[in-house]
Amino acid sequence: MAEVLLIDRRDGYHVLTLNRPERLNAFTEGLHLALREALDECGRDDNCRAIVITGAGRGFCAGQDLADRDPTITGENPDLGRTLETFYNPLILRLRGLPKPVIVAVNGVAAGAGANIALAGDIVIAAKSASFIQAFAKIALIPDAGGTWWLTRHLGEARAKALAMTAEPLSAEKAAEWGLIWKAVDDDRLMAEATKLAEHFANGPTNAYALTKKAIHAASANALEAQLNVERELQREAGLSGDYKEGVAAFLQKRPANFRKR
Ligand code: LHQ
Repeated sequence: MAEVLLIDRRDGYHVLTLNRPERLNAFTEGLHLALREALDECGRDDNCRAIVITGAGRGFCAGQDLADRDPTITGENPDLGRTLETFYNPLILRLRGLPKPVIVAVNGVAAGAGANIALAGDIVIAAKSASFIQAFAKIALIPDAGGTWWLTRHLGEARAKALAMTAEPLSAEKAAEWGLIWKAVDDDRLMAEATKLAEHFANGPTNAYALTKKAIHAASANALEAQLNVERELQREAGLSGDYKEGVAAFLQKRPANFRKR
């Protein structure tokens, strides 16, 4: 049986490919477990300083594999709250909490939880032919995997509600124009752009990136004064690092910083 998740361990970063192309990389428990293990591995591995997540075939991810929990076969409605608690919510928190940059390269349609898992990345780059679909309403569900949070935070209520309630596809270019993702690129440039960024991060100040993620995540919940306090504490930590010393030395000596030597 083909592996549901491909892991390409490169110099400084890993590329994870969701690999159920015949089902547009829809999530099963097996895929959840494999992705969880791969993210934890990257978290532990000092040589993994960034992650790229993409999909095999023509889609990025169609969300939950609906055949995996078909209520018309079992006769019973599954407890979806439990599924979220066991699989999706921990995945979203893992992606957000990973102390390394997570780049999502959206190669094709991203639907349902697949769209929202993509949006959990730190930097989301999409192929121009890709689209984001909050498909949930079509099966009488609500957006999950952080969907109500990302859409409302990034786009505001008007667009969040319209996308969620119509389940209309949002093109990659529109998603970039609206500020939902970082950028849309020509399809044949997608992986080159994503891996170029991963290489850049792999040679960058990993801990400063982790602290930046923390600070920006905290900003959503904080008033200005509280956020200034967060910045003070995290900057103190950043300023005590060897990377900061190296960055300043490199600047003054007019040479590229070597953040990998620590
Ligand atoms: C699929 C799927 C799929 C199985 C395409 N499952 N086979 C969380 C907690 C727990 C449970 C419930 O859900 C959640 C969160 C969710 O994610 S709910 C939302 C689940 N996702 C969807 O509702 C999206 C369903 N898929 C679609 O609407 C379409 O496939 C899209 C718009 C993504 C793509 O359309 P097309 O490009 O026309 O492709 P297709 O529909 O022909 O799909 C290709 C194949 O993939 C097809 O199989 P087949 O054997 O006919 O070739 C589909 O049945 C299969 N597939 N999504 N989620």
